Amino acid sequence: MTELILALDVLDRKSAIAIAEASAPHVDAIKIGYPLVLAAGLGIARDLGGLGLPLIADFKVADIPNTNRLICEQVFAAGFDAIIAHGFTGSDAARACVAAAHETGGACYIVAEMSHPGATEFFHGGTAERLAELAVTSRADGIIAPATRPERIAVLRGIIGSRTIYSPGVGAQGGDPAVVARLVDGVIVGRSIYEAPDPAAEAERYAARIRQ
Ligand code: NUP
Repeated sequence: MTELILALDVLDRKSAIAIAEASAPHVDAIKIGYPLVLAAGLGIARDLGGLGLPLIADFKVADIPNTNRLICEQVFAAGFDAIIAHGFTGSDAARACVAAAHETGGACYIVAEMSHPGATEFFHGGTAERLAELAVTSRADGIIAPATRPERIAVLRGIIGSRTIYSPGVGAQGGDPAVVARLVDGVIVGRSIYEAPDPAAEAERYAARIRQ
């Protein structure tokens, strides 16, 4: 069954907790990135830990291997269950993230291709395919692939096989959740849920659309 992952990019700790608590019955994981952590602190992971949902740190880690390791160790010590890392820094750097994740029983996902229009400038022309291959050889748990380009997800699936694909870009970015859900393991949804008048009801609607 395809998972629904809530991208919690709100800037206020109280609203973040309220939206996460209300939506929790309908989502399978919560993704937290720089906006919320910079606004509310890394402790937000502990604040949301009681929900019993996996917490994914979307920090798109992209540094030298040693710094990647230091970043990932902080992330997992803070209570996160998974990390998203870039792969373009090379396999040694990616492997440092994978190792730090696996040492704590966590997971690491590599960005293969991003969802926004400008992503085609660098990710197309073979780069996304190479990043997907790097995810496999680095023993990452899966990749991030664009819900805005389902045909690209299909290509990347051919490279990574049964590894996990999490896909952002539905709703606010234009991707169709029902189409994408058939191709991936988890659909990441942010604004369409957290900006809705009733985020919990919207999360429930998304869950129904991707699980049908
Ligand atoms: O390629 C990517 N596209 C993308 O939107 C990789 C990502 N990690 N994201 C993230 O997914 C983005 O930073 C945001 O947190 C979420 C999508 O949010 P929304 O467009 O549904 O609001």
